[in-house]
Amino acid sequence: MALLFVSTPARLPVWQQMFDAAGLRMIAGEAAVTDPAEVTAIACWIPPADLTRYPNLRVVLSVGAGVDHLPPLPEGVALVRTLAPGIEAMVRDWVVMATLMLHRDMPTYLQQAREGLWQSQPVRLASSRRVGIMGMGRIGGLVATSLSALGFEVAGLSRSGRDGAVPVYPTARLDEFLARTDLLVCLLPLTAETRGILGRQAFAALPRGAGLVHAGRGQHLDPAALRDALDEGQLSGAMLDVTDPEPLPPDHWMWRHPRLVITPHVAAQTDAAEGAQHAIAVMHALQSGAALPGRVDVALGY
Ligand code: NDP
Ligand code: OXD
Repeated sequence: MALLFVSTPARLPVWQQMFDAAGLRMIAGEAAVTDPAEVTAIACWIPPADLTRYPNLRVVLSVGAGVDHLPPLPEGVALVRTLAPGIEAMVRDWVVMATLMLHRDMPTYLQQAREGLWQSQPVRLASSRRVGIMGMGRIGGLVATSLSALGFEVAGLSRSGRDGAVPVYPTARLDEFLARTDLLVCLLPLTAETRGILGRQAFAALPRGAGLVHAGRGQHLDPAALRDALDEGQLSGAMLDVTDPEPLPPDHWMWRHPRLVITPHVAAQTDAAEGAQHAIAVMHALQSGAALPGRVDVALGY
C-alpha cells in the first residue's frame, strides 16, 4: 500500500518526512514507481495520464479544495479533496480583503492613483451593504462569520438552504437572494449546475451598482456578460482570483479594465504539512476501512 506523490516538488520533502514518521510508504513521482501494483492512492493536482497502469488504485486525492480539474476516474476509484484549515483561512482572508476593497472603492482609487488624482468618494458604513455568499460550505461559512463581524449584512446561498450563522437561501430562491445582494461573493464548486452561473441573468437580478468578488472557478463566470455589466454600470467593480483560462493571457481585456482587479489564483495555496497530514489521514482510513475524509460524492455532479 503506497501513495504516489505527483504534486509540487517544493512540497515533497515535507510529505516524505511526514509519511516516514507515520510509517507509511510514499513514492515520489511516477519515474520512481517500480511496482505499479503497490500504488493505492495518488496525490496530485493533475493526475498521471494513464491511471489504468495502477491496478490497485483506490483513491485519487486532489491536493486542493476543488476537484473540478480532475477527469472522470475509473470505476472503483474514490475522489477525495484536501480538507485543510489553512486553505479555508487563506480564502477567507482573500475574500474579506476583496470585499473591503469593493466596499471602500479601491478600483476607483487605483485608477485615480494612476492619474495622480486626489479625489474622495462617499464612504458608506459596512452595515449599509448586503453581502451575498454563493456557496455556504467550509469556506463560505467562515467568510460569513468574518464579514458579519465587520458589520456587513450577510446572507448565503446553498443547495439545501440550511441556515448557518447567517440566513441561507436555497437555490430555488436565487433571484430573491440576488435582489438583496450589494456585494456578491462566489465560493461555489464548479459543477454542471454552477457553470456559467455568474452571467447576464444573475447580474441583471442584482441591485444596480453591485460588486462581484469571485474566488470560485473561472468557468462560473461569463466574461462578456461581466464586461457589459461593468461598462453599463450594472456592476460597479469586480475582484477576481480565478479566470478561464488560467493563466489569463497578457493581452486579455480583463487585465486592463478599470473596474476590475485580478489576482492569479492565489486566494489559497495548500500548506505542505497540512496537505500531508490530510493525505496521511486518508491512507489510515484506507487501511482501516473507515470513511475517507474529504470524499467527494461524484453522483452530485462534482
Ligand atoms: P464545500 O463543498 O464545503 O461547499 C460548497 C458549497 O456550495 C455548499 O454550501 C453547497 O451547498 C454549495 N453549492 C454547491 N452547488 C450549488 C448550487 N448549484 N447552488 C447553490 N449552492 C451550491 O466547498 P468549499 O467551501 O471547501 O470550497 C468551495 C470552492 O471554493 C471550491 O470548490 C473551489 O471552487 C473554491 N476554492 C478556491 C480557492 C482559490 O484559491 N481561489 C481555494 C479553495 C477553494 P450544500 O451545502 O447545500 O451542498
Ligand atoms: C483549491 C484551489 O481548490 O487552489 O484548493 O483553488
